[in-house]
Amino acid sequence: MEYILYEQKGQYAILTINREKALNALNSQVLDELNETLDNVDLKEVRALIITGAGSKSFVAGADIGEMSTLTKAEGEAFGKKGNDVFRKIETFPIPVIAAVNGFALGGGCELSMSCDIRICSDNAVFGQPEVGLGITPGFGGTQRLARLIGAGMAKQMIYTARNIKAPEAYRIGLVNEVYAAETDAEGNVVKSAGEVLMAAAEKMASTIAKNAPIAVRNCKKAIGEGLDADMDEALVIEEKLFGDCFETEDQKYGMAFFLDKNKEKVKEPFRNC
Ligand code: DAK
Repeated sequence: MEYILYEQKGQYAILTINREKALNALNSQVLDELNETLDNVDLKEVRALIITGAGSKSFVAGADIGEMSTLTKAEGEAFGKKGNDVFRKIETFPIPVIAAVNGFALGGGCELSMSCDIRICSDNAVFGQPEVGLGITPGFGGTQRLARLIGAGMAKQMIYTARNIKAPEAYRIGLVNEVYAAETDAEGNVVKSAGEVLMAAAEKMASTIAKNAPIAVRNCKKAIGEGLDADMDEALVIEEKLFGDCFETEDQKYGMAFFLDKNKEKVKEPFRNC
């Protein structure tokens, strides 16, 4: 792999888009490698995935404008499909995916973050859909996911104006769940950069998720994802089915028995993912 780093840390893993010289812009090779890396995640072990960008300046500064500039209509559609397929794979990935946004998340970068379950960012993060300024529409799901996440009115404003927004505004409109600043000592010296604080928070969140019953967590992701695409009656049926499925797991039996056991000395064992 030239452009993707992948590190498994026990029950969670970190996937880094590593094309720092081009601010981690997504060319076809990055998309192919991203796709292959996702296919190789050990889902028996890994219970949460973090996606981030290499360096402190950029998460992903968009699709590769150089590569896109000469595309024909057919090639443009093929490129869009490649991106859409891999982003959809992330959106429907069996385990939760956290986007740790460490800088620019523009165009395809903003879209990549939106295909993840949860977005958190450093205080230097910048989000935007600048495509109309380049003569194109957002092509990796931006018109659809942004409207679903922050509402059609705010999404239309961001997309039509092509205006970038900074981390505090992204937080205010609900595009990110949390913003992290650098840690400083009493004299104001930086002890930990914003990127380091962000990654520590992302890893803490991933390991917290990993401690919960994995099949239940996966079923929650499925219920929320599939439910959002359905009307309420259908959505509740989806939830009922996934809720029912949990009762065939050992983790459910153990989790409830542990709660009901009045022995104060007992120590909770890890969920076994079965
Ligand atoms: N593509 C290719 N290279 C990029 C890039 C990008 N999106 N963004 C940055 N780079 C490269 C720069 O060309 C530069 O390369 P060198 O000149 O050093 O070789 C290097 O990264 C550093 O960038 P800058 O020198 O520009 O750094 P600055 O700090 O001055 O500026 C910036 C940072 C993020 C403000 C600026 O680089 C910038 O504006 N970048 C472009 C951001 C952008 O417009 N992103 C959206 C791209 S459009 C579709 C499929 C997909 C899409 C649409 C349709 N279909 C098929 C329908 C998606 C579209 C997009 O994502």
